[in-house]
Amino acid sequence: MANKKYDEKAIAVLEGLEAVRVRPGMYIGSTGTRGLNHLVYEIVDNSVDEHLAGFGSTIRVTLHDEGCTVEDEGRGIPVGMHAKGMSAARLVFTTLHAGGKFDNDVYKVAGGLHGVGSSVVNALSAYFDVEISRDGYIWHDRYERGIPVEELVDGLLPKRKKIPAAVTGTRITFAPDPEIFEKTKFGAEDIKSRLHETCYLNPALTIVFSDLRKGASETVTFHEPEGLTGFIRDLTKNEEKIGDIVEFSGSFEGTEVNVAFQYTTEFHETVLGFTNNISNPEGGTHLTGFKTAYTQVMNSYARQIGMLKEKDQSFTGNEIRSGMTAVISVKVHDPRFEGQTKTKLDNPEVAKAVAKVTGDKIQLHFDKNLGDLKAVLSCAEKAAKVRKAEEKARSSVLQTKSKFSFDSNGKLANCESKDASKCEIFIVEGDSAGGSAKMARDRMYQAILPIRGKILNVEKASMDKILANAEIKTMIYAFGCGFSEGYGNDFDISKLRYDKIIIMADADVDGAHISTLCLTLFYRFFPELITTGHVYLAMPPLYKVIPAKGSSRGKESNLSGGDEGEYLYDDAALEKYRKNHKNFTLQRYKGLGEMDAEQLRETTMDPRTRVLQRISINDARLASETTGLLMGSEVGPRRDFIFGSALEATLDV
Ligand code: 0RA
Repeated sequence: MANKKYDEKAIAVLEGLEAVRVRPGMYIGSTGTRGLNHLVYEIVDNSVDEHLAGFGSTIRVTLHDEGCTVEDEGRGIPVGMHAKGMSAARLVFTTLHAGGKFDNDVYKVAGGLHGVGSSVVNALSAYFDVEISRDGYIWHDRYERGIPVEELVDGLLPKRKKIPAAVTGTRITFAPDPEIFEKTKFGAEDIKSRLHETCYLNPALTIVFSDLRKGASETVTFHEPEGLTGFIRDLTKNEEKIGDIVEFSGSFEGTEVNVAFQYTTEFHETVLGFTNNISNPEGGTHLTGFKTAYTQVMNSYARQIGMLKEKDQSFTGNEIRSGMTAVISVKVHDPRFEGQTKTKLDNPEVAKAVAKVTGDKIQLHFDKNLGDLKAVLSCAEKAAKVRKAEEKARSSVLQTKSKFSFDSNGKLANCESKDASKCEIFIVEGDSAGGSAKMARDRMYQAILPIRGKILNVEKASMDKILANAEIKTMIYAFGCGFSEGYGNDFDISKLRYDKIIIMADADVDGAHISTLCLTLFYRFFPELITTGHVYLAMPPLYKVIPAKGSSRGKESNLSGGDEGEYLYDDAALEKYRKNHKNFTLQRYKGLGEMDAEQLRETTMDPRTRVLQRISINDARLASETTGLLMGSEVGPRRDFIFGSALEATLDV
């Protein structure tokens, strides 16, 4: 049945998927844990789209030792003959961007790395197994590294089993290819948090997540019938609230808008944007539309109730949002994205739609809830007062910026290169480790900034204190992109002088403390550094093992320290090593300060051998939420959030 046309097509398909294997980063961002988790989201998002189209309300996501299974109860991917002469399903899994052809015509995703399609996951999987229940049968298909291994029957998928015609759904099991990914262990915490978020955005959906891998055993069910209101409640759970959660939705010229917000006693704002269920860490027109309309409505209320007199200046948007946590979710037919990571929503009509819905609905709400209105406006009033009081402190610091204020304090050992895309800055705990780091670095591309003891807790300190702190000033100076905070925004990420900002601290309680404070600082003043993926934790190893001469050696790890030995990053790794090796010398590293320059370079700084963990905005938010805890005596549990997940980290460089 092989005809020439079919063969040509098959070759084109293989070439398409081969391109994905040659440059996986272009399709999924990285081949570290992030990219790996992304495979799961890619498959789940298709099932969520089917739910949005009105079919299926439960999705099951299961991690097992081989890979991941995603099951839905939708209509089943079409299995019939496609015009191109083969089963429609096979076309979906083997053609890049085949999505469009089979669009449910709901809101099609695609922002940043999302929406690249199941064919990309297929191409990057050691195997990819499909069972489609529809039309009275279970249909089967299977691929290895993107290449079909199941024989078609007259161009259609083979039937595995007869089932009642009413039973429909899709089940996909895939195993990420170890030839592509540095590590194939999914990060359960990130996946859970993403799935939970998906449920907040889709209140009728239930996602059952199970981790059945060796050593793990958990099943969690996510279902959030309250939608964005529940999301906001979760985001503000550790904060003192002002007024009630406000939620509204509406649509305008084809764009659906759903917004919820809540005020708390914190003075910073958190406004999260989503387009077609996908997060937009760089924001975009939906946020602009919301902010513009909201500022306008609230200022006109402030004048109506006499809080602002005729001669008074209007509140700024930042003042009005001081203390606000908000989620703006839009459904857009043809979303476009721009920005560094292609996640900034760019459609101008969305700004218009969000502004229109916000303007109308906010007015309806506050007309009926004067108590809430007054509470919110008094937040703005307070923020304006604080701003005026602090403006002096701030301007005196800012005016002298060029002279000495944001100077290096003599501590920064900068790198020689000015090519930001190649430069890195290590923020190092302690002067002694700082000294070794200066000796160990590649002075062309690696800058060292040692910081002493505990840096200021910016969550609690006032602005003038913050701006007077030597460590913080040096960081602002070194990064080169200014900073953002509640009352003004001098931040410009395009001026950032380093591609990687690497926090280098010991894997102990003090190290966790310092990392947490640094992350809090970044979260508050440089959130974009995190959302755009520039912030990392260095992962110093705990042990080095050197096999005795002539003894048998286990499989060489790609992190091994040259010919003489191997670095191990946790006790579990040591246990495993003990099982496979009888004769070896064990060297234990107590801390960064105890390593000599050579060891530090090899284990923690050299891009060829080190391990970095990229920090997600979730990590940073968590750090910010828990700095309070850290300040007290309860330091122990806090290690877990950084170092617990750090153990799952990969070489993400
Ligand atoms: C297009 C059309 C139809 C179903 C789907 C796509 C579909 C795709 C995915 C991806 C994961 N799960 C899915 N479930 C369904 C149905 C067309 C029809 O039945 O008429």
